[in-house]
Amino acid sequence: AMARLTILHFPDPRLRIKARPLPSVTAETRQLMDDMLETMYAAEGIGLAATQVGVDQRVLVIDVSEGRNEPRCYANPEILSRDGTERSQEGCLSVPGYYEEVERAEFVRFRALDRDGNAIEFETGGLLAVCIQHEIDHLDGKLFVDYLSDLKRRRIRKKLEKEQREERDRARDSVPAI
Ligand code: GNR
Ligand code: NI
Repeated sequence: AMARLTILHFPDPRLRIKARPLPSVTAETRQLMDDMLETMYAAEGIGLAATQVGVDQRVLVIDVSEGRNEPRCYANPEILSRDGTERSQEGCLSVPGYYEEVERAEFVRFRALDRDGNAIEFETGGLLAVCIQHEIDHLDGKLFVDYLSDLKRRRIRKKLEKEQREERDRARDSVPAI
């Protein structure tokens, strides 16, 4: 059975942890991948990195298809080479409500282990290339807001800290007092 995981929000310090490579893809890894897919689809995201759900392993899931029916699961992902540059609007499930232009490589040559533990390698561009770069950044403890100005990043952090404080207080107030 699949389970929905909790997505951490910026500036949670756990988003800054550099994730560790997997020695191999196991049944446990596949369970994590399935739980991450369920979490990603529920949140209507196109990708999710294990770091975002507090798991210190180099695992990511992606679905950039229109029909939301082409899940991709990767372990130990690597970018072998990059070509060109392109700016596009990015959002992040760990930075809810913010969309900003980020410059990335236009094409990447990508290598990883798939869900079955087989080595795969391909070159890609477009949204898949953007998403791969965004997710591997997460596994290295990096967020898209790190590419913005200090002023913009500070504003986003303050707003999200306030929202998280308010959410915590609402949760506390909904518990009957003794
Ligand atoms: O759902 C997501 N959309 C998105 C849009 C543009 C560039 C990157 C992304 S990834 C994001 C999901 C997410 O936060 N993955 O880490
Ligand atoms: Ni993200």
